[in-house]
Amino acid sequence: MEEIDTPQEAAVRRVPESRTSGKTWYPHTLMSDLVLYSAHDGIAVLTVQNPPVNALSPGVPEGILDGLAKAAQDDSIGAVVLIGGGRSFIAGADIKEFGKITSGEKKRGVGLAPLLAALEDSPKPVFAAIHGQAFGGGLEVAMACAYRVAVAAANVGQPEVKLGIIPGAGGTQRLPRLVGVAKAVEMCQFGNPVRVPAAAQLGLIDQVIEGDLLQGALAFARSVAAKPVLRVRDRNGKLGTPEVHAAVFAAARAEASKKQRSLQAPLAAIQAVEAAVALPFDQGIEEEARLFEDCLFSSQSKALIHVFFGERTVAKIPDVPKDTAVYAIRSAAIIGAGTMGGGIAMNYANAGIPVLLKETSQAALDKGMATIRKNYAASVAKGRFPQETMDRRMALITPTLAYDGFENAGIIVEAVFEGMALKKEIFATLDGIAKSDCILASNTSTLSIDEIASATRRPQMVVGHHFFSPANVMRLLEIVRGKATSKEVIATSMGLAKTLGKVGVLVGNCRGFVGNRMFGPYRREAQFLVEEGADIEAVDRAMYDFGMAMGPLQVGDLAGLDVGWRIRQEFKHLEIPGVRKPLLEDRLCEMGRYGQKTSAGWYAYDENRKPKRDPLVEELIATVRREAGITPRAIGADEIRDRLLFALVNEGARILEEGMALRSVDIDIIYINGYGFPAHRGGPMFHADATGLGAVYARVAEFHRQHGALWTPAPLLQQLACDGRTFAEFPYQEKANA
Ligand code: 3H9
Repeated sequence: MEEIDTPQEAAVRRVPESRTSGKTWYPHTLMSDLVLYSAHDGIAVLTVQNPPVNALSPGVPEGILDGLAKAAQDDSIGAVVLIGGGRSFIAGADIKEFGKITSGEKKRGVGLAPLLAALEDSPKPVFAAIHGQAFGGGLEVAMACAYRVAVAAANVGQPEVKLGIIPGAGGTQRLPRLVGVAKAVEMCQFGNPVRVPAAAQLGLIDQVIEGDLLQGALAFARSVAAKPVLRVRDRNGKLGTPEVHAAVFAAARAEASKKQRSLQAPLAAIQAVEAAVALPFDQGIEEEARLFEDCLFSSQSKALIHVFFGERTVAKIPDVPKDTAVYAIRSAAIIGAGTMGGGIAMNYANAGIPVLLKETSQAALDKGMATIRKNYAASVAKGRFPQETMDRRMALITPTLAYDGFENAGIIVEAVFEGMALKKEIFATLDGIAKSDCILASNTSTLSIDEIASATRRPQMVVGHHFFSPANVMRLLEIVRGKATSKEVIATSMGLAKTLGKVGVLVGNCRGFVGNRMFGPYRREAQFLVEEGADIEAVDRAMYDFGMAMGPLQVGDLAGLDVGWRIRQEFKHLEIPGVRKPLLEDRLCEMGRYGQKTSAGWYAYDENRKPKRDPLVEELIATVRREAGITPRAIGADEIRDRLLFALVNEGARILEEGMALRSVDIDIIYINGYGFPAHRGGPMFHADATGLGAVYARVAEFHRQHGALWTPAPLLQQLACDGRTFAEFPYQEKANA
């Protein structure tokens, strides 16, 4: 067999052992490059082979269609099993194709309809055999089959809304017919996966297979193939009427307005399921197609698809190849049990990694452990996980006042407050304790990793792991590369981020790294706007309306105004005389108003942390304006939004040009996962590209004329605007060599 290399033979070799159980050998025919055909004692098996996730790329639907036609013509065949090779059934439509449709490169409208019709009307019943994922178009294909069987570990779902679209191949019409209206609305509106045992209970899966999937599917097919099949499109028993389900749709819309603020796709998904209830099947399909296309051509969908690929792109580091050796991290130690240290410890415990948590006083340690316990208990109370999970996680965290045990840790994370002298002292101590292959990470949010590393004799093992508050919740992890950080440490950190459930983004070592460096100008402008006359609430409202999770002043109160105050003191020597600096937050801190933690900052907070205006702050603003000689003026939401967003973008352009971020999408992913930037806007750099860099540059230049040096346009922004290009196209060199 080794010498023969006809396509058919090659295809046989590509069928994984597990699909054939290694027991019986069946000859396979290649229907297309992407779908294999084999006959198994009267049952045709179509195996999709489109790694890594068997997306429905061009050629896959055609291959399945060919297979169905071949099975239909073969009298010895009584049924067809459709199965995925590799790690999943079918993870959905090929998302890369959507961009080709919206750009006009590819014809719109054909979709999967011919395939679905052929599956549904096949004279030989088709059985979808599911492992891994049946997502999006994958589940839609499965629902057009006569039966669905699956292994218990598989997931099914309609995640399209996460890409800003809705199911476009009958999902919103067939799903309610199988699982009922309320569940279908939930699945299409939120897009979360459903595990197979639950899906079986809902009626979406006909049989859960134990053991080998293909053998189980073949056995099931043999047991039912002769029975008459009721097509899913004809099963109306669970549909009810619009009146019966009016409350379900109303509740879903109310939930969307709260949890999916400003998003188009969830509302479209609800409307499409509503059409399933109100209209005959074919008209429902037409309504779904119309809504699908509206969403596909929306700016939200383009942004969300950019984010989908962006989250995967950030894992790719040009000079750290995929096969770079990594250190095994079996245990961790954390210095500092404050808000950050405690949250970081929870991440490790959640991932099953035992962790030592060190403090300098028993009181601080007790407080830190109590906070962790309280956070876990809140999750148990909300039903996120059972008490045993909490107990197991708590048991993985060992509080300590000493360095005992640190010598065994695979990674040590320093999470003490922002002070270079203290950090260097700690790293010098760690250098004497940690094993030679232990990663030494600092959770600093602004300080130089190189300077911290200089306190050790192993700067190659030192890296920044900048978590975001609350560290047990926020997905972002900035991984800061010092000039000596080894590739192995970077590769391990990127993998570790995944293990901890984070999105790791590699950034360069500059003050504030990427996220906080950009956040500085953003929050600076928020304060300037207030000094110049804007209302505090108007500033926050403008950004909330843009889609930010919170306005910039509220974020300051949440994070703690004292953090920035401390940092400004640390960097006082870098202040440039004569350059305008914000006045208000230092003054708030001097009044002891650190934000939510002191129940007072920009706002006053009640016991439920609800912000309200505070006359004391208004008085302070009036005083500061008077002292600075500012005559307040009316400032509209447009100016607030542009000043804040373009402050981000202008700094982002400098970061990009300096190479502190690898690509503009890395900045976008940082802002979406760490700073509450709305994913449906694609991130600040994507938003700037979508706005047009010419327009962005013109506005920045206008602010420069009005407000002086702080608004000097970044050279890269100016250049790209002149060239009519985008941030996404930069750097040209790398793209050209890719
Ligand atoms: C849809 O189906 C619309 C329908 O209604 C039909 C309308 C007509 N397409 O995530 P990973 C790539 S919309 C193209 O790292 P994991 C991914 O970019 C679709 N590419 O692996 C990555 O590439 P690279 C609905 C895709 O194991 C590689 O595969 N379906 C697609 O952590 C590995 O991915 C979805 O939204 C795709 N559909 O997770 C499912 N999926 O290696 C989206 C993945 O070059 N996919 N890639 O970076 C997922 O949720 C996860 O990828 C999955 C695997 C859970 C499947």
